[in-house]
Amino acid sequence: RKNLHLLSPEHVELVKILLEMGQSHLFEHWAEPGVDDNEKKAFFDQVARLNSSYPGGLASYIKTARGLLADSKAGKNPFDGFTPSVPTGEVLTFGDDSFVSFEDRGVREARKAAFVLVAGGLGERLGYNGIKVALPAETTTGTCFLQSYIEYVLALQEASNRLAGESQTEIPFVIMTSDDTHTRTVELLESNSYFGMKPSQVKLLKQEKVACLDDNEARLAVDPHNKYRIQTKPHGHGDVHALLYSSGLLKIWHNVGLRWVLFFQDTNGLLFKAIPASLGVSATREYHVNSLAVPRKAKEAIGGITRLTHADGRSMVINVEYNQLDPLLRATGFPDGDVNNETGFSPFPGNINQLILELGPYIEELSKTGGAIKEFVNPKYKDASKTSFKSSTRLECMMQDYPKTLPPSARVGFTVMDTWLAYAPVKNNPEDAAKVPKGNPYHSATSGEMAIYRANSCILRKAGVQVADPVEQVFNGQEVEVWPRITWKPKWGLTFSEIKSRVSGNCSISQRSTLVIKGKNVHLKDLSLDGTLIVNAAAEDAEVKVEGSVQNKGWTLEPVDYKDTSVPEEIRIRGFRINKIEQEERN
Ligand code: UGB
Repeated sequence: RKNLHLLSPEHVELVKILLEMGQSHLFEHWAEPGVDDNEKKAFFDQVARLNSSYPGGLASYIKTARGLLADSKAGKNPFDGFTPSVPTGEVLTFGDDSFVSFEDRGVREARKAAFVLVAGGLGERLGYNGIKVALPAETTTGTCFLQSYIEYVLALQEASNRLAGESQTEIPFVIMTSDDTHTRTVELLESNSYFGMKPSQVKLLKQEKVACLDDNEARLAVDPHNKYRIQTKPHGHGDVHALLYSSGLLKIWHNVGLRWVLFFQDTNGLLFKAIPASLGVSATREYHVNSLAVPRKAKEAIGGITRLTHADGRSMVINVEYNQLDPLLRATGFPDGDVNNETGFSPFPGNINQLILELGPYIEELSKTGGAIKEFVNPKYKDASKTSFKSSTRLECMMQDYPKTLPPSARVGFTVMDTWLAYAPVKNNPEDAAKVPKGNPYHSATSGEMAIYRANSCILRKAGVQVADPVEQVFNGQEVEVWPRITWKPKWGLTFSEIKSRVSGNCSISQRSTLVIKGKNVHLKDLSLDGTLIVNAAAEDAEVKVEGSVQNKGWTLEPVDYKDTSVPEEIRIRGFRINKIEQEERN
């Protein structure tokens, strides 16, 4: 009361909420009135921010937390009463007729889409000091993830507009950032002229952290470094839905006739190879929700996409984390749990967390929920009595849990693609990656880069080029397949049919080769490459024909140790550096 003079009417309301919700301890250690007034004001500003950035405000956050903490203490199974089954979806084979026609449909739809990159995570597991989107996806050209994503969106925009016979439509590109990533993301964009995109086309939405909880009563935790602050932690990528809703962007998009919103993660260098066909599937099958997926070995450590049907008739198609799927199956009449079927894979496809939502039904749903996503809590208890925590916890949410509130009539499906084509995230540091059991994916900077060369090599093979077999090499303790280092700009080859149309005759590429295609209208004909070839295009649309034999010493991969701090971090985390000995350039 003695501090009331510091408060605006809005702040008074907030204090009332805190006191009613059993949070008086937050004020216990405050200094006398007149002391630390600036800090006290900052406290109220923080509370106001925490209140306004959460759907339903702080009272709702505390109430939900109490419920979830009670369920967690009681050991309640979130899937109680649900029986799992395999949902319906589309399984694609790269390059066949149906794939090609889905890709064609997807490119046509792209001008009605908006792209949303969730990039608020710091990537603790990767341990990289910078933001992850600034990491090179591959070091042959040094293109970073953000540049690659933006160039793909621009290429899609151009191709989609061309098919529609116009040139004006701009595909909106949203990046969700957090306090951990925001400033550096802005700097990366600004210092690179937005990688060719118009600045007005890019929107950044910053997610706020949420209050930490000290006990089962959901008492908010005081920041250990400042008694006038509440301790906060990230709430998870599920925030993207509430942010998009409250930003007003969804309505704007709907009003200009957009139909799709695509969500994707920060470090998957392959993703856009899977986007055109998946978007084509969404449009053809009229999916309200389409999750991109890859074949998944039974018990493999990625979530499985599952239909859950409740005894009371409710039903949903949702990602079930791998550690929950096997016990759920065993408890519901499948004594063998999660096992491979005759295809050699689990019948439950593996979620790679790239979602395509149809905008109309999405807005309709968010108008009801405000974008709130079903949350969970994961407290680390001190002992089996589950009465106190080792450290404060908080509620979390995941973007793939969006379908949990949808009515059963919602059309929720999935699209399965080959892993080599669609999924190679960079999540693990070299040390942890080297410990991954043999045969399982490393998901490191090393494997992420090699996966790009492999996918490009396999695509060119399918297009008729003789690409040599890879060799096995070990970098940072990880055994990887090293294919020829082939890269191209998205505008050169967005879809399989486009790539095929740019290759003819008898082309061959040896294993030690590097091929960098920078131009758009580049045609490879009877090319025999053994070394390094860089194809530029002086003018944007200039046609370049690449023919004949190219032979030189080329570029080699030189091992480096990730512990060698004299080497830049983004290089040493992959365990090799490219030694550019000799190359030929064509224009
Ligand atoms: N992210 C945010 O934008 N904000 C946050 O608060 C947190 C993250 P991680 P995670 O691909 O195999 C996901 O940390 O969450 C962004 C799925 O949940 O890389 O452990 C962050 O910047 C899981 O089901 O992954 O696991 C990044 O772009 C599985 O699909 C993205 O969210 C797994 O990814 C993912 O964050 C996977």
